[in-house]
Amino acid sequence: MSVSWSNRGAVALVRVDNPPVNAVGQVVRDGLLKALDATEADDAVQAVVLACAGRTFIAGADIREFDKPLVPPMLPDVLVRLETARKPWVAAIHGTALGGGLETALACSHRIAARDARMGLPEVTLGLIPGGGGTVRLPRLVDPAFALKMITGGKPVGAEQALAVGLIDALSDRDLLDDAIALALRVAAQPRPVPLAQRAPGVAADADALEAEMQRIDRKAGEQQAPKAAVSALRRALTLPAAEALMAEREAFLHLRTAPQAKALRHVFFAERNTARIERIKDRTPRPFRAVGVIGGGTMGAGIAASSLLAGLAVQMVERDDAAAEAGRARVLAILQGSLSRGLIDAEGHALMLERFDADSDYGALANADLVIEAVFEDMAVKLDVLTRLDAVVQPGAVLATNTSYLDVNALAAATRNPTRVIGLHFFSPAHIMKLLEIVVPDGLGDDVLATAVAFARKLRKIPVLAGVCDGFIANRIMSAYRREGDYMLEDGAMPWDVDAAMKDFGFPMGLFQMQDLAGLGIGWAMRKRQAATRDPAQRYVEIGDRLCEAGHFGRKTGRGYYVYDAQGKGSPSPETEALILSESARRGIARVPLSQDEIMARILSVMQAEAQRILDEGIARCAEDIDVVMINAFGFPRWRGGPMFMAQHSAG
Ligand code: 3H9
Repeated sequence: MSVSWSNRGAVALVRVDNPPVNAVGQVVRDGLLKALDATEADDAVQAVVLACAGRTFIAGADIREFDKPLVPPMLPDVLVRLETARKPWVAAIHGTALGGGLETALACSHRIAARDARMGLPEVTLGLIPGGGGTVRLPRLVDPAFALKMITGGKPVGAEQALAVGLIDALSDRDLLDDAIALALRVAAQPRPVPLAQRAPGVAADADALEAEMQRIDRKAGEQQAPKAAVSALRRALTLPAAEALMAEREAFLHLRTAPQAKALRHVFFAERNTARIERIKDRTPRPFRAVGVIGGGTMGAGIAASSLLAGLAVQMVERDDAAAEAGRARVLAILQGSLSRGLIDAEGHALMLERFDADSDYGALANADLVIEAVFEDMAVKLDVLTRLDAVVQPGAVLATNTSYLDVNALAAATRNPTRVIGLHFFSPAHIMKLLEIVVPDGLGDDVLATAVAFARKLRKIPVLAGVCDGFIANRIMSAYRREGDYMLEDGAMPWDVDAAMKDFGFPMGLFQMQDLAGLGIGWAMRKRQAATRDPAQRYVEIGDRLCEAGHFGRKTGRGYYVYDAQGKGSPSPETEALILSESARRGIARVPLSQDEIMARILSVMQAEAQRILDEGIARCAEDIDVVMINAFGFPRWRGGPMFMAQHSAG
């Protein structure tokens, strides 16, 4: 039974039990109504505690219902009943009270939460606004500026902050249920607070700042509908009587629910959770991976080490000499210090991480490692050397991983004594922040090694996506294809800033050429020089990037690249680059034709989608959804557009 109730003296305990996350689906909504009827009718009951079984309080509406017709009772109606119940209801929150879950708690007369509980309204991340009264009740309970942040930002807040702003009435450090029952007994004897939806609109402490913030969010949203709709809903909540604002909220929610952007975001929500559901390893037990080795202490190695430490693992870093090991150690410590300063870890956790970390120049230090990841220079000979050395020192059961972004993982595995334990783990920079982990699967890989890699990714709270062996795997292979198209467009009639503006307007955080300037143009140049001998002479080759490097313009770090940078690092169109591009077009005999933003994006998308389809056809990616997850999480493809494959299938705008 999804909702049950029983009496504990004068308090009725209503329990929602709807695994995995107690989503407030139709059965739960119906159950809540029945519980309301029963507790209202029972004279022995003076107050009610609403609690949830399992790992969390109600984590929201059931997202799976959003593609289906509406089936009553509807949540807003249930919550009006709940809010106007004759007896006080105390929400006992543990885990995460999200979306419709927090809205249910807001309809209760009181709220108590476990100290580690989190509360939020993440609807915007699904292309929605709260549809169960959240936009109306929340700003009548807390300062509207705080409500705006929760409703438009989608990020949950911790219980301590919730208490500080008045979102909850009490914190529980002991048994949540006992504390909630005690609170229920206390409030049963007191006058009831006025239900939130019967109160006057909330008033912001700083109305001007709130207005400015609403305008900023509205502007920043660009083509995204949900944040704009959230701002409008809050405006209504602050000006209209609650009943009217509630009706308007419901209407806006229902409109967004079936709109393409919400469909796209639902697709991404489920796609991201599907990547780790891998038939091949369904019954496989991962090998242990408590002790991680990282070879290389550069930006990538340090990021991988920090990511592992932050996940509670022990890390032994190995560099080529003591000075490099010390530099690597310093990079890792700086990342951990940053996490401490930002409050992401506490002093105790930080101290434990320092204890679990060491950097050395002796491969012998890796004798007991369970999983070793090499993150050395992207060069076949260098990586082969590292893997053969590792092969000689690590224990037979240890997994060996390469963080290559392009190289042939089959060839790397073949160089070791036991290729079944060699796998590709392609992190994205900065590795302690980026959520994506491409798991590159060479031929003959052991299933338990694959299971270990997936479990490791999850431990690091990353999204694992399987990729087959090919040049660049999924992410970089697609990026190389549309980067090439970007180069063609420079010769055909666009400037780098035209391409970048089109991509930013589309929703990418930055354009192709800004990204290359930021990463540095040198690595790509070196790779092109290496590939020069084997390049297909029939393939169109654009020399603009090479010319920039020959002139010593390697991007932001040298002050010049596609853009020119001032002392603060702010880039602006470079007349020198423009002259170079015009002369290259002329040299090739290309009559330049200006490209509109739409034309630029159409060309980028069509190349991206064509390469993605080839990757799918060749079996490099498991499914189209995985490719969308990669493009969103590796390169910032706008999540609300669902990814290139989703767009190809749905032509969603
Ligand atoms: C809403 O509430 C609208 C209302 O305002 C208006 C209503 C009228 N529904 O993430 P996990 C599944 S909008 C259905 O791996 P975690 C998920 O697919 C909603 N299913 O676990 C997965 O299934 P499977 C607002 C859901 O511990 C399993 O649960 N709420 C839902 O890492 C475990 O999920 C949200 O946006 C759902 N709402 O994280 C919350 N949520 O095992 C979305 C999860 O088959 N959820 N599933 O792959 C989350 O943020 C995380 O799931 C949560 C747990 C933090 C709860």
